[in-house]
Amino acid sequence: MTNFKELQQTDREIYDIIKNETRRQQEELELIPSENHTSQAVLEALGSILTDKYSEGYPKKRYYAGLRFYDEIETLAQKRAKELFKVPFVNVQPYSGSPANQAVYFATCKPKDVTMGLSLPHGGHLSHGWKVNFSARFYNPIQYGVNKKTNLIDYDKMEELAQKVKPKLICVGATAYPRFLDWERFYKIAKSVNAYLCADIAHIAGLIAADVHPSPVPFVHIVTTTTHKTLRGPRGAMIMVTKKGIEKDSDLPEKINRAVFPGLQGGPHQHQIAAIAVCLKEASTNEFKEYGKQVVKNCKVLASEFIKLGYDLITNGTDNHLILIDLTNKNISGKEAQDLLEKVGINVNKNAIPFDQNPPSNPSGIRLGTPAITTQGMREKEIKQIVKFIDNVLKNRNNNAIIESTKQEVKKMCLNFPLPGIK
Ligand code: DSN
Repeated sequence: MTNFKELQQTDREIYDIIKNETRRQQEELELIPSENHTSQAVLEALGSILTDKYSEGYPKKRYYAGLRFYDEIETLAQKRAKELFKVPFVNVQPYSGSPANQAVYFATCKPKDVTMGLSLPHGGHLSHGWKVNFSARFYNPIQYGVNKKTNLIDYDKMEELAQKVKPKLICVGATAYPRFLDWERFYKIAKSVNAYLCADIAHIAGLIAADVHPSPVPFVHIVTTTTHKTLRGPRGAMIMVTKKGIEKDSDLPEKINRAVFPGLQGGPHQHQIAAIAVCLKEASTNEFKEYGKQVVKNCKVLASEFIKLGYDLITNGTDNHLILIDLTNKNISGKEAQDLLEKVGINVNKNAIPFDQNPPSNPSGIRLGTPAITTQGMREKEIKQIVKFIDNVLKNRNNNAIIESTKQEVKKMCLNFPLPGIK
């Protein structure tokens, strides 16, 4: 990481804030499952001179001059994404996940068309049709959910719903679902109603790249992903079209390209695209495959340690990088737990649980995951210790001495695991 010498001289305030945040990241535990720590190489590409130019259009079809090296960068990012995810087409320009999903709606639907997506309180995402989002304001989303007993996606009910409403587009993807998704089942449902099927793999892209989560690519038409979660790149996103997608609609790649630009965006952020290319190269290594395996292994330890202590895990465990805990039997709300844990340097998300009786601002659960701490090199021993820290703090929420001593222990532990981006 650059030593920020120039920044220190030019803008002391921003310099100080970045230094403080760097220290905070190093001294605290990041258990938010959608976050990670990027490599120094990714940070260098992101902080490069590539931020300087406009590059509307696509490689070899640009609207501005002087873009020959930008073409090389974007083409390389595309090539790496196609190889890693085994898809024939990718657009690497979306600024982030929601804009990528917006482009998919724009490419496949007309305003008011019926769509389907997993409901947010059941683990879905805002952009899959949640009422306050663009995806509900401009389209007509019908939400599917999980079964009340198992908390697993209710495929039978979803199929019935799809037959009834005949959606144009079905979105599959989750932000708080700890189990594998049955891509084949989703495909059969989409095929039976002739809908486009889009997998939003933002949370699990790195696990798919590492072969520890089934890939949707053989079964869906479109795949969207962010690049900064388990994939461990810069903030950004991609939209891929699969072989099945092209078979269904040979114009789909062009429709996606035109939806991103000129439909929704102007000039792409080429410094971000270069950093995505770097992260895709990193994600194609054996080292990254080991990382993905370890993320899941660590998360299974996290789940079993909480279960041993009497915590109520949604679906009783995990197949992936995250767990969702219902705190009702611990007499503390998700928000209280999040705030309390933040005081000791442990960052988790307050999160709705399926069929939550409490509002989203103060839900009954917390969501935790292992991508960031696994990047730092933490393993079973540390995970067990982390669960003890959390349990101890939640049980002794009014004991300031325990809160203070846990904060010091968390810090001591974190300092033994340097962040990759601070060397
Ligand atoms: N904000 C992301 C998450 O935390 O899961 C989803 O986009």
